Amino acid sequence: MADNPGFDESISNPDSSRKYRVQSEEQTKSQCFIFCSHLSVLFVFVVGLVGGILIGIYAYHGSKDSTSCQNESSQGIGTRTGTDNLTPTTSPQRNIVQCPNRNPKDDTPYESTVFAPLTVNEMKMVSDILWQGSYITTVDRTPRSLKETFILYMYLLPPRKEDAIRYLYHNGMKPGRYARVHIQRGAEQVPDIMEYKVGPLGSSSNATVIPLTRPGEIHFNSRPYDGVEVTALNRLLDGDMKALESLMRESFDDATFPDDLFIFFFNGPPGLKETERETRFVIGFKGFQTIKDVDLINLLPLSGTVHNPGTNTLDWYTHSYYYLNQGPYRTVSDLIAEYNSNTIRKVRLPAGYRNTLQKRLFSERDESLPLREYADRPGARSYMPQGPRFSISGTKVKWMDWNFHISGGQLNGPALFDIRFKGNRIAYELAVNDIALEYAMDASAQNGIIYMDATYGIMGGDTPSTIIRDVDCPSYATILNTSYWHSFSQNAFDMKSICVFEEDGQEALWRHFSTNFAGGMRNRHLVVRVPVVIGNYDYIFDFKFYIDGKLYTNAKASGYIQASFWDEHNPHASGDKTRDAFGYRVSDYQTGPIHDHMFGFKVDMDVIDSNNSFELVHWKAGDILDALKTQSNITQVPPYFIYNQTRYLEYETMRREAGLRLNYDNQKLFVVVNENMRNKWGVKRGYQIVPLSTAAQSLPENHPAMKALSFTKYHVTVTKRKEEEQYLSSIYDINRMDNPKGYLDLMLDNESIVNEDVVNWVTVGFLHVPTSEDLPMTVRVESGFMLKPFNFFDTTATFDMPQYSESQGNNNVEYEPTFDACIEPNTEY
Ligand SMILES: [Cu+2]
Repeated sequence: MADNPGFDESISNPDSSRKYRVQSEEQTKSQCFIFCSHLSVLFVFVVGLVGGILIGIYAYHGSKDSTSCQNESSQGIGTRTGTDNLTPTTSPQRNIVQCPNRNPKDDTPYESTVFAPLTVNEMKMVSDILWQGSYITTVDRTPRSLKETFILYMYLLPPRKEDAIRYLYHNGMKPGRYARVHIQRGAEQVPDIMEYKVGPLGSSSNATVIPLTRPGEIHFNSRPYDGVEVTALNRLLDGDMKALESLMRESFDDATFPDDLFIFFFNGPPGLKETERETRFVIGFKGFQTIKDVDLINLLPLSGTVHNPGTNTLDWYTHSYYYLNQGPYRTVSDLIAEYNSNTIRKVRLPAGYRNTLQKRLFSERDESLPLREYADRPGARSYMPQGPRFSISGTKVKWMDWNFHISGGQLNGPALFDIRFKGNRIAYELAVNDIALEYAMDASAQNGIIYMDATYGIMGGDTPSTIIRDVDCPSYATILNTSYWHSFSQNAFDMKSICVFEEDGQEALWRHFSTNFAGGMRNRHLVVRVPVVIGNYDYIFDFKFYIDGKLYTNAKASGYIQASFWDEHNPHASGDKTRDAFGYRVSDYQTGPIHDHMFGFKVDMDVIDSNNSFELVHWKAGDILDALKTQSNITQVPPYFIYNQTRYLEYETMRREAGLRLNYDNQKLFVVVNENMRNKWGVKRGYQIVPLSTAAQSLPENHPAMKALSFTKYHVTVTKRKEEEQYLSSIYDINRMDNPKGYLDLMLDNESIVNEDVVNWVTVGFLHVPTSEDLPMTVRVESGFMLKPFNFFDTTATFDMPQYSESQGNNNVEYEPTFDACIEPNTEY
């Protein structure tokens, strides 16, 4: 068999139950159908049609007692490659083999690799070190009061890049592992938040605790919300709610507190200044009635504000109550008096309404609807016929000449480090950094909501990020645990947060067909998938590695929207009251307000090494002469141009740090190049950044959030890399928007980015105008970006893989390795 060195037809399978259909070249060639005359094509078509009908009849009648899937190898072509010395097991119920369940993950502990997320043991070690050094003071290490000093968050502090590169590429010393820890210091005379670097981990005896901030630098009131504060807020509101009992019974279907209402949902931000803490809350039904969940699609028109700065909860009080957007009422008594005087508009939910909530909320099959035809059959499935083609050591992953490390932390989310393809570094770091959401709605306490999700924790902030079995990932996926610090219990926990698997793209990566040649390659990806939950919303991050060197990063949103109460007599709504200035009515008592989801990524490209430049390739249109003049001193249009106008390219090396936006009227390609590395054709080797975004920042520059959220203004921002510019936002800035301190615009200080270590901050996202289909569940709105080889290789980079290739007249016949169908054993979750 020509050009097929890895294939060995003489291999016989040790297990006779597996029939490998190995055929000679002659047999194989005799089955070719694409190279003959048009007549033979027609003949094949007719034979195929008849055969298809016969197979269809057989399949229909045979399906009742069939015990196995249709076997793709029954096409009967090709050979298999390699051996596997495993003896497949046979399922007792079905006469079909299980796929070889070779675990791609070895026993290498996470701690032995430099970029691995902190483990539970390491987090406990950090906690012990801080406890012993009196950095934390909580009684029995469980905080109950804001006057205590305890650990808010902790996660891996990645090594300095130069140390990591020296270790990974130049036999340098292995960098130690360190934790970055946020401590809420309520016990201090002037309470604040401090951050520390703790490590090296591994042996507590030589670990040090190094402050990363100065005392008082991070104001106590600009901290994220935590379980202790939320508990105190809930307790404070209890009294008010009991006082409102008759209003609630009358308005909200005889609801009583605390049994029928659960949520006081606390909306950000708590003020513009870091010294302020004015927490706006809205009340909502407990959708699951007995279960606590943040559904936010059963919000009620009752809201208020808690004045809650500092640590002394006795000084806190409620104010600015609103009922059906009427107010503000200074106290709950004022609201009751106004309500009882019958001078305000009232709402009456119908009797029995609360009993319908769970049904509306829960995402299960509606049994009142007929099942779709064949929906009682299982859907299509993928499998790995001869076991995984990837391996995982610690958190280091290898697949098809890709190599990378999985990392990340509870605040900023998942990250990959040292991404190499075919031995070349492509990126040093590819990391989720933050998610910005800006809401607009006509609702008291809910308008102008801004969330920066890193403040709440993207991967295990308040809720563990846990893979849902057989939903998030295929059954054969390898699950990786990561850990998170739970501030409320001051303890570390594992979560099954990441899955890794090879995916069958079920499509051509490339193809070509002619009467003399047919070739192609089936697309497959290695996927690293991280589903997370942040309050009401769920996000799914995908990193997809392609065989040809592309890397696709994608974020999808699902879960519950944040709705607001639909008021059927809303004086600000349109005539039929089905929409207002901010969105549509989406259910019986909710509207879906407009908002954005903007995902900010750090993309530290290293095209071969860290000396990179950033090129803009402009797509222009204009006169022929203008086009030619960009490259030479030509004065006359050569005669062979048939039009006066043309499109052309103009190449620009970006000299200084800048933020860039996509513009469909003025298109340009964003390319990171290595000036010193050329491909076989003399062209600078590069990688293109292709944002696949449907949105750019739509808020005006003078909006109060736009400084803190400056990363949302650009699709790609290019800066010179600095160790201290680790993230594109600060987790405190949402709570100090008038004077943010860690936002992306601060990094744009006009430094040279030619032949430098440059970082590309990529922001993609979407506007979300909820419609009725978003209830109860938002179905995958998504956005992402591609990193794509751009003159990086000398040719299409897939020809070191088995291809599909047939051509008439010579012996070029090649196929992917053949296989027998098998069933995947269920992964233990
Ligand atoms: Cu949304």
